[in-house]
Formats: sequence, C-alpha cells, structure tokens
Amino acid sequence: MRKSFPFAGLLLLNTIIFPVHAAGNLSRQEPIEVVVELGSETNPLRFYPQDLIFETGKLYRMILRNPSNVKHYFSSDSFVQSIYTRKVMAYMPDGEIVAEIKGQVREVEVFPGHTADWWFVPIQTGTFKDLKCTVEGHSEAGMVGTITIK
Ligand SMILES: [Cu+2]
Repeated sequence: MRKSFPFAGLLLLNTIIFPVHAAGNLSRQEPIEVVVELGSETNPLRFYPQDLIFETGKLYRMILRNPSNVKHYFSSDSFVQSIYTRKVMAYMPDGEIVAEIKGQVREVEVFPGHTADWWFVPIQTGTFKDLKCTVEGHSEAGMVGTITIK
C-alpha cells in the first residue's frame, strides 16, 4: 500500500493542472433529443414548437418530423452560423436509416410523412428570429419561429 501514495499525489496534481470542465470531445456526448414537428395534420403551416431553446456546449439530436401532407424546410442562417453540425440523418417512415450526411448543413427539407435528425453542438449564444420554412408562401402563412441559444 505504501507504493500507492506517490501515485495518488500525482493524480491530485493532474486534477489541479487540468481542470475537469475541459470536457473533451463535445460532439460525442449522449445527445439531448428535441422533437420539432414541421406542420401538423390540422395546421400544416406551422412549426411545433415555434420557439426553440438550446445551450452551448451540449450535443443535440433535433428530430424534424413532418406529419403534414406537404414538404417543409427548417431554415435559419443565424442558427447554422452558431452551431457545429456533426451529422444529419434521414429516415424512412418505418425508421430505417436511408442517409447520413456529415459536415456543415445550411437547411434541411423534410418530405411529407418523413423524418430527419440534425445532430449539432451550439457554439455561440444569441436569439435568432429567422427560422422559417422557405417553401413559397409558407413563412407568410406563419411558418416561422425563434431559436435561442443560451
Ligand atoms: Cu413549409
């Protein structure tokens, strides 16, 4: 047991020199899941919810579901400039993965009855009021929202 003392001292020294809040690979955390519906069966031209709140440094899996009968975009330039995108995954209605896209993404379009996941880590704070669906006429009809990164 006597041999373990100097080793324990080294571990303590390590903790002081390298603080624990240096969190390592931020894109490999367990993701926080957030569901956003692009329209609904009763109101196809609305985001549910319309206000989204995220925190910097956490990994999110934003599940974009389109239960409506028209295609929709999730588009916000300010949001895209304030996050690190790890990947986007596209699914068939039965849950089968059909595509995994890695690297920067500008906007995501989801077809009726389909789902895509956007995996990202917010890196910059702000309140962005430019969330919209870019399909002609949709933002004018109210398909807009606000994204806050704290
Ligand atoms: Cu739309």
